[in-house]
Amino acid sequence: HLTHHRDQFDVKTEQNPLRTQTLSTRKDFYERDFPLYRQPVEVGSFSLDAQRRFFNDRRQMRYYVEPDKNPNFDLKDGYRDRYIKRDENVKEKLDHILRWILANKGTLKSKETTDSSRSLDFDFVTWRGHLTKLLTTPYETREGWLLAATKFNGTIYISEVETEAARIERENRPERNKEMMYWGYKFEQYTCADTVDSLPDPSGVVNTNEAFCTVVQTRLADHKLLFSGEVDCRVKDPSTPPPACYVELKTSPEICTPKQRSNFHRFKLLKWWAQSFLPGVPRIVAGFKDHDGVVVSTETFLVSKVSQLIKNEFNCWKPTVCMNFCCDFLSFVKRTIAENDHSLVYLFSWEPYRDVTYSLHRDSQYSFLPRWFIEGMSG
Ligand code: 0WD
Ligand code: CA
Repeated sequence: HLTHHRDQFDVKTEQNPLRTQTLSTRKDFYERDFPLYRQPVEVGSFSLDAQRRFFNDRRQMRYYVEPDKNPNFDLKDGYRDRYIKRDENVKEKLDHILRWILANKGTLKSKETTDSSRSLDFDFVTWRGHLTKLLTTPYETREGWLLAATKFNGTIYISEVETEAARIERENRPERNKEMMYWGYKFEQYTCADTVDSLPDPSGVVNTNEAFCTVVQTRLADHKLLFSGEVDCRVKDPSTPPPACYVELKTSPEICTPKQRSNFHRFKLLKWWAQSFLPGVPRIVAGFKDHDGVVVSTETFLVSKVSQLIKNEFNCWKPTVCMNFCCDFLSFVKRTIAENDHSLVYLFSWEPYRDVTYSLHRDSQYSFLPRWFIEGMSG
């Protein structure tokens, strides 16, 4: 049996043949039938306003206005004088999702739940972005990750921890990269309207505190999942229900050579597919920009058609590998976390070309479930 040390506990020193202490991320290991992934259902949504305040409603939802096939959107416009940037030093962890759960716990509690030790009928609660990182792990060669996991009332909460490498990169971001991060948000402003009968207003301020997030429920094999993801906008047609109405907006360098097209398929489309497939967002609208930050063409990608698009690439990524790895990682987390204890954090860590490992931390800096959530769920 595992014994708990006070802080960092190196699992490799523990000899227990009954437990696998690491998880392989080799692609070939996950090439089997596509696992069951139930159609994601939106169970709620929330908004974060210009001051990053939480609202249990859809006030930040925006409407997609189809751009010209060959527009001339200048993404540089407003960077100096009409840009309010979210403070990246503030680590929000799962807080917004937890606030949403508390605000909706009355309607969330399943009547069929027989397990009385569990107040939520979910195995996992996390951000969609964390699951995207898991989906792309078997193909990732550059950036590792750290995922903190805690079991509370029978549900495992997973929250990302910034790696040292990511922090160093963030703190030393070149000015050009900072500006290019703005370009993505500016593209949203050119293509999204605030109301169903208005038009986009590119003369306004870009404020990255604002967000509209969908909360979806689904199941991956035997894992019941509840996660939230930020959604850019929806189509105006009111007869299309969420999440099928949502549109993901992206920008990417314009494609001029076969090599660039191949790289776009092999690397960019993997990330785009994983992110939108998870919550059931059916379409991605890409704005292709030149070196000078001007969108020169747009193209719609149907998420359901992406795997056909990439089939001709040699040695390309496979959706089944992504989903099977994610599924096996969640199983690994389930069998690793035995105890229901919100002060205990299992820190799963991965670096490219390595296996996933973990360490144990009690009452450490990694604990992430706030007191207001623990008390609110117990009351
Ligand atoms: O505390 C943390 N470690 C994180 C918090 C990491 C990731 C996200 N978040 C929170 C924020 O509250 C944000 O509102 O997640 C929300 C977005 O979550 P998500 O949908 O699960 O994340 P992801 O799929 O990675 O990103 C979706 C969009 C991005 O759009 P593009 O097209 O670039 O993928 O959310 C934005 C960005 O516009 N975004 C973020 N916004 C706030 N904080 C963050 C972030 N850390 N990362 C991406
Ligand atoms: Ca986007």
